[in-house]
Amino acid sequence: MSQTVPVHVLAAFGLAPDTAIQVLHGGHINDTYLAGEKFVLQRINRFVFPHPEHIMDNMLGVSQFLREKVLARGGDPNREILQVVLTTQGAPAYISPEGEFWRCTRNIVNAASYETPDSPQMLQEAGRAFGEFQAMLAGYPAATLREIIPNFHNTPARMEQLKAAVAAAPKGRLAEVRAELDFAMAREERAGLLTSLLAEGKLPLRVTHNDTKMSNILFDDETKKAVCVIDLDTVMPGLTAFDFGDSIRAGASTAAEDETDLSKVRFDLDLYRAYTQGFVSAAGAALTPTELDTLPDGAWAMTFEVGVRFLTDYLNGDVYFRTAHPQHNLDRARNQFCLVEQMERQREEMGRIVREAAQG
Ligand code: GN1
Ligand code: MG
Repeated sequence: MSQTVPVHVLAAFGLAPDTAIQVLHGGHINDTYLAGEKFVLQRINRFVFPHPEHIMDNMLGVSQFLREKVLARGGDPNREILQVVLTTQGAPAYISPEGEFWRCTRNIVNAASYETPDSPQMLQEAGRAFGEFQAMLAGYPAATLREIIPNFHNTPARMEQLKAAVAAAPKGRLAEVRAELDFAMAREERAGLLTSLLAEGKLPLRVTHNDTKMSNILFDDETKKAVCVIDLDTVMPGLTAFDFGDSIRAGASTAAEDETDLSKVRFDLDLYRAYTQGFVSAAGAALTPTELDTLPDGAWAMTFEVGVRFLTDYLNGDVYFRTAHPQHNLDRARNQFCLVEQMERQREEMGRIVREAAQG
């Protein structure tokens, strides 16, 4: 990733050529920079997002809709909602002469994102924020949303991508991942649970965030309250269980997603309980009994699925996720599968915790 933002990009958003630039780490996909104190610039990954203009359509629509909701409840939309900054020409993004796609959003000051929670209270806050996000979007005209990445959380489709990667993989990498591959293949049937329930009409399609990891929430520096949900790139129709589940995979683990010492990677039921209480208290009233029942399956599915995706990318030669070293995607896959195994053992308890939270 380049450490600078070209001056013509700054100029496109009306920023001076000497604006201080700071690289923001965290995401695996786009390059993100803080420009001065007020703006965040992002270079969108065009391999992952072949139609970034569709992301901007979604972002503008969703943020406008959310602004009104926040205003109606007496909140501060400038702090609680991610805001797109238009170019000096009034466009939602700037396409550079080299074909790079740049967008700008307002930076939310005195707030920060966290890879892992500082405390169970913080995770409960994250649950409340994502639960509220989904509840606020309940009335959004889903048909107007662009499908940014088709089959994004279609776990069976992700299994097919893994198989295709296996068929094309160099022998060396294939031999290295034998155990992980066996692990994934043994769970193929279970991977289809949620998509089958959706196809059978037993789960409703909602407007969801689809990338609800902890680090996609900004917390107020002082109060430690969740102030704003960020990264609206994958807001699309989806299942409640996806949003709940992706948060659990990232938030209820005691270690980072790429921790290689697996003895440190523990699925923590207290963290799980905290998130569940926050999420269910904010979104729960609108959820159907089947949605509530399958929340734990969402945690399993999102953890398993991203493990499959990391493994696939490893076999494909690391073309999708940003990696810092050659084993990085494999490390991530092993880490996620370690959590999957623990969730399988605790499925019953996970269900009990959801029922308790739903009873208030
Ligand atoms: C990617 O946008 P970012 O880097 O936070 C990925 C998610 C994965 C996540 C794993 C568009 O998220 O689906 O869960 O990495 N986003 C996309 O950390 O593929
Ligand atoms: Mg994302």
